[in-house]
Amino acid sequence: MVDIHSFLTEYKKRVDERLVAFISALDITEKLKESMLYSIKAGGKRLRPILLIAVTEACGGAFDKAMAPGLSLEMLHTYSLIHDDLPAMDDDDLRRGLPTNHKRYGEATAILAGDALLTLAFQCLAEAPGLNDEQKIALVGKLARAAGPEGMVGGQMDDIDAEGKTLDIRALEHIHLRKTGRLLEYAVEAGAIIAEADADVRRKLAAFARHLGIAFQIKDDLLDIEGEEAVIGKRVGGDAERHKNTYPGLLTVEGAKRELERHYQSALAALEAANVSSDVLAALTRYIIIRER
Ligand code: GRG
Repeated sequence: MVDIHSFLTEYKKRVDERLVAFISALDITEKLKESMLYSIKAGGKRLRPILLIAVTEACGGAFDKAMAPGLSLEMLHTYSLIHDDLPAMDDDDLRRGLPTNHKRYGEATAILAGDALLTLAFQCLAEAPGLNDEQKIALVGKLARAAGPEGMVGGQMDDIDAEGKTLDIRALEHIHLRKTGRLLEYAVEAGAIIAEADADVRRKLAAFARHLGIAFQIKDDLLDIEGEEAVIGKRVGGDAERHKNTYPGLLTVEGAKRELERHYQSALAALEAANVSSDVLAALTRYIIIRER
């Protein structure tokens, strides 16, 4: 049996150390570095880099080759959170248990810290040690697609536009597949590319990632209703206040929990079919649906 909490603690520690070292070593304006490090050090779960590394290892690839792509993904994710919290977007005061970046450093610096983390993510990926040029080009292109207008940014745009309107479940899923799902799908695909997994394994892992992404978002919506602010590190109840479309809002809490279970089971079935070393990935999937933050 995998002890997922020990696994997460150990891998998070390694990711945290390398992230802080990477940014601290940059020869850049102090204020910008401080504001980038503030959000990086605020302590997220590091689920995306850990998933990327775990998939690499499940497909027989090396931890060391996955580290830089994992760091790159966490930098990009942190940029999205900094920008999402800005007054022009969600206007949040609290993130990862601390005042949001713009509350601490002001809006201009927060925007630039986000921009810096977004661009640094691609620098880090393009210079990743141990990967060949073909792998790097594939990863850079796929990360851009996952994060850009066809992915997270497009999903965020539609999510903002949908506030106050009632969507059906298909439209909601279309938003979340891009806003939250694409980066998680990228994490899985990147791990498979780094480990040079064959096309059939990659296809089956893609199905796993899709269900995992939706499950992650449903759980996120449920935590916004049932979670504890002190544990989550951000305000709860914000979705309802902003009249956001959520899974519990459309399906009721019980309905959302059933949908969560359905995607969890489908994710496990796809993982089983991929025929990789799946114990850690199955445990990670379970963690994602039972997490309290
Ligand atoms: C600003 C372009 C742009 C996009 C923002 C990611 C995002 C899109 C918005 C964040 C709002 C939100 C609550 C999204 C739902 C899922 C999500 C990404 C939650 C945060 O990710 P976690 O739980 O956070 O992995 P930590 O802090 O642990 O890294």
